[in-house]
Amino acid sequence: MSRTRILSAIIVAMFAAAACGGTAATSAPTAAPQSQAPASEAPASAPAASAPAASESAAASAPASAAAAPCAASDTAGAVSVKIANFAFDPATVKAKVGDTITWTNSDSTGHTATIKGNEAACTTAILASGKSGGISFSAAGTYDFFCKIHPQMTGKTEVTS
Ligand SMILES: [Cu+2]
Repeated sequence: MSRTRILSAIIVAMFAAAACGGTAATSAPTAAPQSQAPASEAPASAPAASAPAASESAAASAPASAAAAPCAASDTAGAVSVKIANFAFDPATVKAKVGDTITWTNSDSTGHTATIKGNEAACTTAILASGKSGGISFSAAGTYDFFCKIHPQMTGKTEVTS
């Protein structure tokens, strides 16, 4: 009998908590004044489990997208070559296959890079001194704009097909 009363008390408490947005049970005294300000957030945060889940997936997607960069610096001798001369890429449009490394060779006396727009950190050559080469490999099909970090007006694109 007392068990039934405890159960019904719990049920009543749950209803009360649900009516207050779910967090009221633990924070009723302090939440009462605050609940007016974030009132619009209360429905969203009521299923408390969704908040950590969302932040976990956000955290997980950050490293995942870094790992999923479709390109990477590569020292492998490239299947495709691009010359850098007179502050321009030659050819400016480069065709390659997934898995290929494109190698840029600097014929200018000035240093240049070849850097993939949008993946500047993962997908760039070093600053290539005169006569030096650097490569980037591609692991996914797509069109990738590239440029020189030192002279951003130098641009080109790679068309990578599978
Ligand atoms: Cu340059």
